[in-house]
Amino acid sequence: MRIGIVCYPTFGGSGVLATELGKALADKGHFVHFITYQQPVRLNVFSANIFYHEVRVPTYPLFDYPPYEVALSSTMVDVILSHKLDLLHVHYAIPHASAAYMAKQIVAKVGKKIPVITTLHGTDITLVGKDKTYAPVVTFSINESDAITAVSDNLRLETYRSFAITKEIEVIQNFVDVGRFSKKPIDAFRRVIAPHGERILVHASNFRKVKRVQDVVHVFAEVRKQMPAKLLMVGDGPERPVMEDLVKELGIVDDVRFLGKQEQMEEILVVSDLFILPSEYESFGLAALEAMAASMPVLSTNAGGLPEVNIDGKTGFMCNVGDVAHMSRCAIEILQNDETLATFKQQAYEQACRFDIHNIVPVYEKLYSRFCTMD
Ligand code: GMT
Repeated sequence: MRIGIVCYPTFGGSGVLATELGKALADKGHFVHFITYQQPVRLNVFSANIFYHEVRVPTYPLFDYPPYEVALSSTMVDVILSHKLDLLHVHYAIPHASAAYMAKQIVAKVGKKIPVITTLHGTDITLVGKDKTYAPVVTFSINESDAITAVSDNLRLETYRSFAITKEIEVIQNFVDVGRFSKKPIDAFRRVIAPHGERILVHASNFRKVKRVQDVVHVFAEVRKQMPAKLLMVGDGPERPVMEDLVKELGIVDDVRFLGKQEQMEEILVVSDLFILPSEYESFGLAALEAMAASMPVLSTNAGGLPEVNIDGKTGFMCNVGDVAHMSRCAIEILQNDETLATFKQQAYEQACRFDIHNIVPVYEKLYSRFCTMD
């Protein structure tokens, strides 16, 4: 099939998932056309079956806000027609679903039918999409999609709760390439971070308010009182400078490293011991799943779709949002001795295998095959 994938090219979960999906489809012989404003960060491979089309947004002095969505629709039209696409799969509703709707109408005028599949990821529904400035367009364009998928049962329900959706939303949970994340740890790397055998805790996110990054730091400070430990903070966003101050205030500056955005997450995860995701909401928690694939137990909240990924008391623990005292006790329980940690690690890995790329990508292919033939 000739598939167009539209996504955000950044480190965000929706872009990561969309890129990994496109790479996997290309490996299976499909032709995959990425349509984005930048090369997606995870699109770091050469494949004869992968094409990248950059959306250029020409500026003009009149524009305070360059019309990105118009440029995106026009690029979609061009790619659909010149590469004879069979379908468009857009990830994250805003503005991709409405831009796809517009492109679909335009190509229909020249007799080209293009099915549009919209995958809902999270904040496009729960935070941004709900805003009344966006909601009518989001509702309309979701309803106009030929198929709608959500990355968790929770997000499916949240979507029905927040928008007047008249169509079936199918759940296709996120996936991880377990083979890639379960590689052998590089001992020298671990020794650099934790020279005295300290436990290594990790948080990775876009450092937005919804991630409650301050809870990561407070939990770590409690763990640090009980055992030697290091904290790696991966990613970047508005809360990072605030966290740098908090770390200084708590006197743990020598034990916390801010690593910024990292492309080779697997190298970090495989040498680490506990992943912390204390979010106010996660539709799924792809970052936690990637950690589990690297045999890391996860300490998370029980918000949103996280209970569909993390199993309380088995692959890690889940606590109420903001309950730092409970989170700290759970972290210490997991990390207190090597045997307990090893059991949690094994169970986290086994759970990740359920979401392996080889199990989920065929589900997308089956969905596509409802709209066009597989050749
Ligand atoms: O976490 C973010 O804010 C980024 C966002 C995105 O769309 O890039 O992530 C959402 O989609 C991911 C992939 O499906 C999910 O794993 C995340 O849980 C979800 N984030 C939220 O719901 C906050």
